[in-house]
Amino acid sequence: MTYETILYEVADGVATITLNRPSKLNAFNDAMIGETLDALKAAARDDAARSIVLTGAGRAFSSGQDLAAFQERGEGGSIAEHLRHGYHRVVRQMVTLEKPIVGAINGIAAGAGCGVALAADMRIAADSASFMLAFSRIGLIPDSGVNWFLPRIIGYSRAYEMAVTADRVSAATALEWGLVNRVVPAEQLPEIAAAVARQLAEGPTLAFGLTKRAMQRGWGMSLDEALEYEAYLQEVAGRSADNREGIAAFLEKRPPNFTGR
Ligand code: LHQ
Repeated sequence: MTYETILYEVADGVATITLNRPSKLNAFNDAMIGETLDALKAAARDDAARSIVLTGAGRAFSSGQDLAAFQERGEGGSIAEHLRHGYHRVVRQMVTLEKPIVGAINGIAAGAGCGVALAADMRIAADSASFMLAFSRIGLIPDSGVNWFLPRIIGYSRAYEMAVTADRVSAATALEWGLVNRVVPAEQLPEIAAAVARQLAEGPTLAFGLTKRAMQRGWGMSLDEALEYEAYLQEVAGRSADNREGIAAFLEKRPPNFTGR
């Protein structure tokens, strides 16, 4: 598929989406928001894509909203409408897409760029990457799901401090706080993220998708509701070809050949 502001390719079971406005540190203009959403939907539909890598071209993951593009809209533009029509759809698509999304955080993730990074299921960061809630620098509150994701991932006080200081949080600190799963040398990030995503793509991806659903929906449930929902989803997983294959492979002492069905 050809896009203007992102790159999209599917290979070895992995769809890779690369935010591609490096001269603007991959700031999101309307086109990039729309194309990212479109690519996520394409990856959701495509059986050949069993996991997804989301990354940025150049030295940044994303610097968030393109402030020049937003300024051009003039005083009358509603931020709420912009969020609803753009970032909310991207973030919802990421969370409801039942395939694992690996954020390969190659550089700074600021503002809404941080929100998009947080909506990935796992984050692998380059040692040169950083996270910054740039919003308060321009008198805004965090958006794009940051207020929902970040306290859940790193705890309220650290999240609140990140919001009000807008300080850059280094990859090393992000690892210590559980904001990223791994930190790797910058030059090895594409290769390592691709290898992780390929390994996921060879796994029981139906179960991986249902796990994502159980955990994401579980945030808002009581224990009793979560147990019941888990049982329901396990019933679905238990009827899958991958479940039969996994048990057969174990008993036959051979590696499983999962198909995601
Ligand atoms: C940019 C941007 C950018 C445009 C770098 N826009 N050009 C939602 C709805 C509606 C309204 C508002 O917001 C939101 C949500 C949000 O995302 S709010 C937060 C928006 N983001 C920011 O406030 C971050 C702005 N960027 C920065 O603070 C810096 O660029 C960071 C700290 C990310 C990186 O700093 P440097 O490494 O020193 O790079 P730089 O500032 O020199 O940027 C390189 C170029 O990229 C430069 O362009 P130029 O033509 O001068 O080379 C910047 O203007 C451009 N750029 N971020 N968000």
